[in-house]
Amino acid sequence: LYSEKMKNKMLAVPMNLGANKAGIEFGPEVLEEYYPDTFGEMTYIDVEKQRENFNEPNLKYKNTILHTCNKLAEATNEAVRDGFRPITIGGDHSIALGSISGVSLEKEIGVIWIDAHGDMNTDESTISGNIHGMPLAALLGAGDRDLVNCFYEGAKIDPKNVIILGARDLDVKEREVIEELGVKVIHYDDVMHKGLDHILDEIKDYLKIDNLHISFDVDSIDPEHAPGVSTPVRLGFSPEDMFKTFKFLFKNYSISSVDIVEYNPVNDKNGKTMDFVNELTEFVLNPTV
Ligand code: Z70
Ligand code: MN
Ligand code: MN
Ligand code: MN
Repeated sequence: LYSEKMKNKMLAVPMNLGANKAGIEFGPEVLEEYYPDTFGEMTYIDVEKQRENFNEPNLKYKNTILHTCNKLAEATNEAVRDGFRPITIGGDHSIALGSISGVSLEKEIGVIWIDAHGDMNTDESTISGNIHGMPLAALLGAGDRDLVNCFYEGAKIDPKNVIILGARDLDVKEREVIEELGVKVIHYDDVMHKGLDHILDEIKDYLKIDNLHISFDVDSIDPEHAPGVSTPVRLGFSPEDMFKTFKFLFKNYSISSVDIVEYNPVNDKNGKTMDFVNELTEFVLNPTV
């Protein structure tokens, strides 16, 4: 069952508004240019600029982000209904609000959020006002009502089915939101102290759900190996550890859908982030466990 081969549906969302930083919007086209065999079949979700409300400095570009996430949700929802596994290539991490909302309407899913950050801010806790720091909270029903009600009303996932893996840069007030909602965080510190094998056992014991969505932020990787992100944070996973983690996830869960986000070609060095993202995507498209 778990290693079952599924048809993939590749979606690309060239958006940077959630990060409010230039460069991430070029991710999909750069990947497609250098690795047409992996990324040549992507369906692009256009980012149509909407009229923004500048009285909401804590929700920068909310209307355009929501419009884009709704379109993406329609696409992932249709893919799941047609028996495909949607793979969404970002773009900044706010797009996970769309990809996950589309899938969760069809099936109950858990989420593993692999990230240096928690993305658990609300419009009240945020310092930056950048929505890519908020999607996981919104999916759990916390924060701005319009974000929470993306695609359909209410929370999309249950905190007991969620793990944040590899966090090493959480905001102080964001920690309070995490605590209030009761989301399990496996900090990168824990990975260093306990070792990856122990951590993977811990994930297996904690996440008791069949269908799992992987939301992978490239900044979870050590910037020595993946400098091409919008906000590098020191330390982090090696590429080898991440391949091991993905193998483990595909072996132990039915992977409903995957996001690969925050690749920023402008900050890359010698294409090493691009090469890594390509290899990881190749694995996701044709997993061998
Ligand atoms: C910070 C915020 C973030 C990614 C940065 C950072 C959030 N907690 N997420 N880069 N991928 O602005 O809310
Ligand atoms: Mn439209
Ligand atoms: Mn993120
Ligand atoms: Mn991040």
